[in-house]
Amino acid sequence: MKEINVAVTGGAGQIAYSLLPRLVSGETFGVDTKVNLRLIEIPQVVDKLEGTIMELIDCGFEQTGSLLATADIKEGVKDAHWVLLVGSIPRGIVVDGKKIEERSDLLKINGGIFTDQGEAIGKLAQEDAKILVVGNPANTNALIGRTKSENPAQSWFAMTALDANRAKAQLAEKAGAEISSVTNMTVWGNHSPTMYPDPYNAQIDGVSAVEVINDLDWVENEYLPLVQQRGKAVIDARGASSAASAANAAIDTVKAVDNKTEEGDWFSAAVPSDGSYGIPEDLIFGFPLTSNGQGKIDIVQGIELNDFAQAKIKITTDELLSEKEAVKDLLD
Ligand code: NAX
Repeated sequence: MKEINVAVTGGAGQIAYSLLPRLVSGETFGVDTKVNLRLIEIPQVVDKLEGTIMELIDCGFEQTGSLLATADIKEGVKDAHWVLLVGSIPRGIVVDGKKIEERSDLLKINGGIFTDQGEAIGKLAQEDAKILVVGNPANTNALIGRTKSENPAQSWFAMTALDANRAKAQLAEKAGAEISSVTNMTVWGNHSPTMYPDPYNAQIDGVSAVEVINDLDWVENEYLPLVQQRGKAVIDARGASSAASAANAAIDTVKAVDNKTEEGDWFSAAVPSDGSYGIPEDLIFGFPLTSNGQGKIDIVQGIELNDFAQAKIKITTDELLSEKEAVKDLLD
């Protein structure tokens, strides 16, 4: 059996609880790969991980390798092939006597975490490590982490696959089609309510979803808010934020990166912009991507963006630029 090392921050959180068994069961990295899992938590919580580890042992998967719990990011990411940065500080938490409500404060607090994590990953993880940021604000956290890693050979991603899966599901439901018939979904931009899930270039059985649905008013006025606000709708209904679907999307992203993309299709994740589609270089931006299955990820070129799309993409680009401005002290 091959062996890989996978590090996960936020190991005691609710997404991790759905995620971890699926990382070590053969489902994500293949049945012929043993997964050595390093769970990283803040010191106040790290002891709880012993219980999680007991449960993982009790699952009895033959692909489960060594299991480690640590509050030391350096120990956690050492020699990691994949790092899943799930942990972050949620809005509403009290830090130094102040309730964190403003997005700019949230950006700074989480930015501080991703500074240390980025440095450790750059120095200690594998030279070709892949890093997926799930913890919010995911794109800007990834920007900070990648900048501080000072290791361009490693590949950073921020997760937009949950948005893409939600976007596909809504199209399928509206069209009365099977979810598997919806392909070529892109979530452009930020993982935030400004994201642009692209119904024009998404396809249902190979035809533009907008043509299949044939209801422009729904597409332009109802569809976008449905996808953009889906996270909030889940919170309202469940009393907690998406966890099983977020874990599933993280697994989808790892598999999409590690395996060759099906001919003609693409997948959605945020990666450092290379200037494609006029997006400022290095912003961590949601693009349509393909993988050759050997570690090479390309931004799909030549996708047509109509005026509607361009207006939406400008909004999400501007938001990412303002987030970058808010954390500029952390990017030096
Ligand atoms: P939880 O609050 O259940 O768990 C987060 C865990 O992270 C906690 O156990 C906390 O102790 C830990 N943590 C905090 N700082 C840490 C650090 N410096 N090192 C290691 N661990 C640390 O949140 P959960 O529901 O699991 O969500 C995790 C993150 O995913 C949140 O930021 C959330 O906003 C984000 N999400 C991102 C999504 C995406 O599509 N990109 C969708 C789902 C989710 O909302």
